[in-house]
Amino acid sequence: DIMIPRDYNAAHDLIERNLVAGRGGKIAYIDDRGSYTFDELSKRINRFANVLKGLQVRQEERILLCLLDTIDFPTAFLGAIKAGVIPVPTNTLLTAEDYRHMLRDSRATTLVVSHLLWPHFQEIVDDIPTLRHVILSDEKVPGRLELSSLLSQASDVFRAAETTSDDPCFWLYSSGSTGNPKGTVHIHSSLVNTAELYAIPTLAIRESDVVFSAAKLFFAYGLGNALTFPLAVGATTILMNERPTPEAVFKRLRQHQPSVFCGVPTLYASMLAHPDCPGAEELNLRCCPSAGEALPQEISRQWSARFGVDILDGIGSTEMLHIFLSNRVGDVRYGTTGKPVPGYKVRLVDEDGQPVAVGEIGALEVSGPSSAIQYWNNVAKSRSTFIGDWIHSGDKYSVTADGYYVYAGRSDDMLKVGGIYVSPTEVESVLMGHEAILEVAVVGRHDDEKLIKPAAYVVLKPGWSASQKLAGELKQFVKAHLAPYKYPRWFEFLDELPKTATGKIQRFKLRSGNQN
Ligand code: 3SK
Repeated sequence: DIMIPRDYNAAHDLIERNLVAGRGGKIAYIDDRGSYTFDELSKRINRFANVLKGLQVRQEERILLCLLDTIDFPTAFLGAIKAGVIPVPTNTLLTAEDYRHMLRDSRATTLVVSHLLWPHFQEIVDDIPTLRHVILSDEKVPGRLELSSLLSQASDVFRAAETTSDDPCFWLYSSGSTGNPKGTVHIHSSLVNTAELYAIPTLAIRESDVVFSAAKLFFAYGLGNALTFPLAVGATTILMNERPTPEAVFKRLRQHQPSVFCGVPTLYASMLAHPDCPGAEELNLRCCPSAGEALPQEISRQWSARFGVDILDGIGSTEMLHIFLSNRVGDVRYGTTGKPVPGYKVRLVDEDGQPVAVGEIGALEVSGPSSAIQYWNNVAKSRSTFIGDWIHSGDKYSVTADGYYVYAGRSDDMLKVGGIYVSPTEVESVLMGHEAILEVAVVGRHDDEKLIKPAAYVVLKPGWSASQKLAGELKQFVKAHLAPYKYPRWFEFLDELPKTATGKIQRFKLRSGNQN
């Protein structure tokens, strides 16, 4: 068991342990603008905590962060935690309507937003009754507070708020197949538990590592990779403000020579297929975790053959905060998600909650010390997900006789696309708003790399006919109304959708590509 004291502040711990270890002068972060030592990071965090205090933001109030990966993310996230204020990092790829929901649901009193993302917020901030302060990061906007000038005016000394290891610390929004995203409430002890249980034993992460996560800090996966884990051991982290295209990733790999690179299967596949993919001798990789979606065996094989390093596929969740089932160095079985991370318990159960036999598919439930405590403001979903010590993951798995877990899809209709959840129902309801569409069903389909992407099956209204042009228009229609990564990559036009006698769409028939 990991001993975390009762009086505990996660931000204080993650910084102080580095200063006590004499790492103050070591580089903690390198972003696209510069580098920052642990001492500088500590001061920035204290300054931000003082900014909040000066603005009279109180302990336990929520502060919404919509930030690209720069030094301002750890500054605001850990500065808020140090002040006992609850940061709520959000996906930077969403729409104004998504942010409106999160601001209202969290009753955030403060928003910190990257200048580039400000256009999404400009039209909604005046509609949020609880919002008292808007702080822009990166560039000034007339009439708005600006982060760097606030930091420069604030004191760099701050005594951590009196929090306990069980106190709410931060939230992450998690999406489901229906309804709005849910604020997942994490406590102070959770961050360091993920480092102690997963990163240190499974990745052997250490002070000498240089870590680069293509998965952004706003994802639970990226937050562990590029904040909790490196700070827990005093490693250096590379942050990239751009979209994680293969080109942008190659540039950082060549320039900064990370030893730990964290990706998702879609990215690993597109890196391998790219003509500019570096050779092993150009890089210094020792460890490459993957999560977010199931990793096809072929990608594992190609990566190991090219770099001499295995991809360590694992699965985590926003609710468990990080990976609880994983392959590990020296024990990798391609095509599986490995074994439970010691410190977590997993079980596979049937519809009656009874354990399934070896080789049979069951619903994956997990228990461990980094689990969230509830969904904010949503008793029904909290009760059906957090059952005593166990959490329903929503994933289906089987286990081999020698203990390796094999992914078997979702229990709900959710799709994991490039590591991010997409709700088919949400995409369908947008498409139903298009004048040509009578009925639609969205399901997952494998692309050429065996990775899941959304496909739409459409029945047109009388008077409309199927064409490539209409398919293109429908793609644009979805992109204009939802976060762009949610658009269906394929449109199939049918005379009718397969249905049961009671009129329920038989999605499984569409999934297998068989509409009869
Ligand atoms: O998608 C995953 O497997 C994952 C991994 C770590 C943390 C969070 C998530 C959702």
